Amino acid sequence: MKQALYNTFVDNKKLGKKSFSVLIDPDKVTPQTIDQLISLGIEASIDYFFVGGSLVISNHLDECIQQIKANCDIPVVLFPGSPSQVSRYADALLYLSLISGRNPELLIGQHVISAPYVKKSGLEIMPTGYMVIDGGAPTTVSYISNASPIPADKNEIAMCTAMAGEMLGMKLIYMDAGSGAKKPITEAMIQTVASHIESPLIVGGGITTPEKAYLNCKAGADVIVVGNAIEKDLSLIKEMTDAIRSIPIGA
Ligand code: 1GP
Repeated sequence: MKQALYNTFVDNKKLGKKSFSVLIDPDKVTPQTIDQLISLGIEASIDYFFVGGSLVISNHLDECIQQIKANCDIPVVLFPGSPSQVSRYADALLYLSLISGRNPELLIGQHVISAPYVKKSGLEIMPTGYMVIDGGAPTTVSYISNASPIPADKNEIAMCTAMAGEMLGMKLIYMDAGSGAKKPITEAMIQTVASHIESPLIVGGGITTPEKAYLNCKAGADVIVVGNAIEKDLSLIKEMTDAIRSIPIGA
């Protein structure tokens, strides 16, 4: 199986180099907005575009990714809300298992149904333990997943969940308070999880300021994902990247 892009996650983690990813929800962008995101992404030298959403209503996922790929070298990683959100034009797929929930469909059921299709896509597959953390109010992901999020103050539950996911063979852990979360994940929880796993740790959901992105990285996040706040203010792409890059490599 391909793992070129995954190796960049691992190499960056070994170096202590923190990364920034802009999340694009195909429902919320036009070709013009994508152009802007590409220009600003190149200028800030972001690390990844994640593409996907819990609920993708439009069917222009392929076009959205093709436009990015035709205009820049920033890797595109699929962050799918369902098996229908697979595009062979991306570089890799976060193959998410919702390990914080107890909904068998999202732990393994949908994977079984879509396995031949996903394999045929030729995408680099990145097995990811996906953990939804309570972000203070129901989010699309918490509603659609029909699974309880991990309570925001239960750091040990998050830690044990991540450890179990890693020992089950998941190569990445993604802690998500959900898109537009009122309360992003606490540094205390990130620190507890990060200090008990070796896999690269992705953190997102409700991060709205460069300071928060910086503090999340200091607490142990390896990759920060921001969607909503950037949709409202594109200048945050550069500000967030600069804040994350201000952490010396290896610190
Ligand atoms: C959601 O982690 C992502 O799944 C990003 O969340 O849109 O709140 O930045 P935001």
